[in-house]
Amino acid sequence: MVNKKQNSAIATLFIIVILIIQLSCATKTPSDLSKESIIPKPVSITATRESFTLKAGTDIYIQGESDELKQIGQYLADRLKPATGFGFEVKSTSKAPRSGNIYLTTSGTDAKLGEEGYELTITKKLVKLAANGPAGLFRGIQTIRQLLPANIELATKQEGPWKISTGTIIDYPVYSYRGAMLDVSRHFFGVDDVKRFIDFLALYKMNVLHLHLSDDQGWRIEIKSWPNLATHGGSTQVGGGKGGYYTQEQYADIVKYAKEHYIMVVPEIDMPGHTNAALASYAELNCDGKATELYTGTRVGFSTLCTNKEITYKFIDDVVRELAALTPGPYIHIGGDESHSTKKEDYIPFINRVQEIVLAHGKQVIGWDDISIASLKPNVVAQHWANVKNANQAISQGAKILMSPAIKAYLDMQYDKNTPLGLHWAAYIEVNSAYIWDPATLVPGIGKENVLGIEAPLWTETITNMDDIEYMVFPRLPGYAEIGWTPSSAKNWDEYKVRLGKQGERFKAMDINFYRSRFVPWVGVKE
Ligand code: TNX
Repeated sequence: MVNKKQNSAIATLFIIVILIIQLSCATKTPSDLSKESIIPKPVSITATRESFTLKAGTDIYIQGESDELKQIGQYLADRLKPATGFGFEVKSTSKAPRSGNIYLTTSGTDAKLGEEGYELTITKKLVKLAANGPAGLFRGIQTIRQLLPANIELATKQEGPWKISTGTIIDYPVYSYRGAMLDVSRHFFGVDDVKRFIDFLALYKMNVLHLHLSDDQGWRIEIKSWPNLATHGGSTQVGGGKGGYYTQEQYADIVKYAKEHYIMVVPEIDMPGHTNAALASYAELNCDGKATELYTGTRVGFSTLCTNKEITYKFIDDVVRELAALTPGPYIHIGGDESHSTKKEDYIPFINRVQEIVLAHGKQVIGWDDISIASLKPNVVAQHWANVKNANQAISQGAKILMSPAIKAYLDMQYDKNTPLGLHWAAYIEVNSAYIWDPATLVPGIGKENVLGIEAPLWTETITNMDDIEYMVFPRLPGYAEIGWTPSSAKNWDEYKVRLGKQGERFKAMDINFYRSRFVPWVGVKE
């Protein structure tokens, strides 16, 4: 028998339990899409404050039968499978799937999304990603990744739940060229390292990988008609290590991997300076007919191709022909920087002729802005790195500018004077400084209409392995990605640093060796 006293005790207990439940519901923040820390920041976010949950039965439906969309669906499945442990089958469909699934579609989209934009609509029932084409779907998938908990990036099965906040994101980039450069010449990095670098670019919706394939210290791409370039010219690196080079097959594999991530590879053969590796490989490229010694130091400006020998142009024609055949993208980068050992009266006709060669092989020229003292052909892109006069001269010739100002965008610049790697000839570039600038207003004479996009170069005189690369690239890279993607009016360091701080967990999950800047409020990152 329950007496009166016990009865009222049970009632009180019951009330307390109800109160606790209510309290815990009230304090639990509802999921809010507009508070998610997506980088680059999307153009517009509308939150509906519910959530969709990935479950064991969630599949990825793609509209139609296209192999390319299937591949994108598979890419998403491959990102989600390891940590969730779920199956994620990729299935074709002609209409929106039933509740609980992810749907990738190319219909019902707005032209303003362009080639890379997307519209992501998340309800309790469905994740729907729409874009005008595959590139937009691929970019949108990166947003889905970032909306999931950071441990989605881990390679082993984790505890869920795998919730995504509901609402709508409409998003598209400001600039069509958003890239990074990796100097594989000063130190050589193998195919797997380059692929990991591509993964980083993809996560932040960047779309260009510029590979600096030749310099004084190493020639890194097999050229079948001039084999010594790679076998001899590629046989060392800064500090005298063994160097290396990509066979054409390996290079094609990099290009394919990049393409699967909707990233274009821009190959650079730097000339007429920065050519010691070639000059050491073939005596006939030197004015005195003598091959130079291989070079493993870090000086610049001492080498030059012999600009008034015909064989030099035969060499360039062969190299560009083989490289163009390996390059699905429109550009070949001809370098042209710091040719301090080439007389100006030799440099100008040389650059003019090399432009002709690139065009004859069906490609467009990019060169460091030093090339603007020559007569630039239509559609040439000048990559601005230090000399404002050169950049303006390029603009006055009708060229577009790729913005890589060394004082802001050089990934090899040290964060501060204590950074163990890198250089500081242009500046110390802390994470905030790397973020706080606008490519359309930084340089007098260069306006939005002149700018093709942004690129952050990583020169590797002091960078010897993947850990070093990661330390210099992170956490600056997401900021460059945002500068290229997000309208400058929507950028604000104090707001950005909070989003960046939340990416720290993601960097950890991806095992990225990143610089713990004290200017960033890191979350979930124990030292
Ligand atoms: C200048 S930037 C160079 C490179 C160096 C870099 C080091 C440019 C076009 N040339 O050769 O590696 O500085 O920061």
